[in-house]
Amino acid sequence: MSLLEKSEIIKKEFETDRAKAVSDAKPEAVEALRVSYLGRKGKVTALMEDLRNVSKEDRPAAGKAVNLIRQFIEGSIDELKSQARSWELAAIINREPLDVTLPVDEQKQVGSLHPVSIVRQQLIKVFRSLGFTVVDGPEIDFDFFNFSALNIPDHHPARDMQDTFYVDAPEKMLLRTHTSNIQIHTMLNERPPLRVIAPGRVFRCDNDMTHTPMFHQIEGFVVDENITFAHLKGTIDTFLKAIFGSTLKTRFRPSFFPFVEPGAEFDVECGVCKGKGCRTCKDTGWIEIGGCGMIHPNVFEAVGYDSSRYSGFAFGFGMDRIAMNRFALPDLRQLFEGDYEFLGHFPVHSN
Ligand code: FA5
Repeated sequence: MSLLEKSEIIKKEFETDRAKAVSDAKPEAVEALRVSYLGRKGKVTALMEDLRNVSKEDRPAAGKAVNLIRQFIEGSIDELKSQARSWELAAIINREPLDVTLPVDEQKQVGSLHPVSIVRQQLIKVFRSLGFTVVDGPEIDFDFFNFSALNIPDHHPARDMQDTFYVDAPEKMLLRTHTSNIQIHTMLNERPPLRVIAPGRVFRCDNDMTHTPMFHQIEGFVVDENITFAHLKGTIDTFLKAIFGSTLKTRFRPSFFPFVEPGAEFDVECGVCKGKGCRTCKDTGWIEIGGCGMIHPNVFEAVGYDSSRYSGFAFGFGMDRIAMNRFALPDLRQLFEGDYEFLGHFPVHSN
């Protein structure tokens, strides 16, 4: 029998065997079919070996025919393999019928609060207990609220302290660089006495171990008659103790912000190295938490308050820095990488 005749017979046999495998509808039947035709001792493999015995003249035509058969069988088996997956699924569904009335599985993964949310909730609780109300404000704002009304006119060098993302808009708009814009919105809408906090997102073109381009601040301010720096210091001390406990060291340093006079910054002992000095605190032993001071008369003027009658203090600090220190995180950026494994471990009541 010639090789061409043999090929034809094998093709017919394959078609019969394939129909059988389809009616079996089992992945094992497909595998058995593959082995009996394409396996080491399979019919197609034997056919290929027979090619060696064909004369030189007849070999090209015979080779072509055998190859066509092989391709046909390989293609059919590939098709059957993908069908086999749906047979398998159908078998599972038949074996284990779905009962939609059964109770759901016990939930294995439960959500948890983000470390910054934990800190935010705790801060709001502390400040509410001191009589502060919570307000909100725009993250995209006019230059006026973020800078000019805060005694930072155009071309003032202090603008360079906060690398700003500007927004393409007909009027000068930007992503707020700090929550201090809320001071202006609130003072324009309300009259003293004021005792307000405003937590929210802010944005700066910044990125290293203690700086991220989006971060969270909480602004606070008090405006009334006879408000002094002692009120400011007492408030900051109270909240730092409430958040960090009374054993962690904290300090005040004189500093400059155009919207306060005098101004200060406050630091806490680095939570990673406990004040010894490390990469996170740049070997200083301290992490800067925020700025504060007595509201500048020019700010009162911008919102139409009488600065000879009213005085006030304001502060603004980084909630992410607090979270970083509270949970001893070496790198602030970890908070925003969206790693559930990492974010799921922070205890809500750790203080
Ligand atoms: C301000 O933003 C002032 N508005 C604070 C203020 C309010 C002063 C009211 C006086 C009166 P400063 O740029 O220093 O100040 O930022 C305040 C805090 O935000 C910093 O101490 C730090 O804790 C945090 N912070 C600043 N930049 C970043 C950043 N890129 N990533 C994370 N936290 C930051």
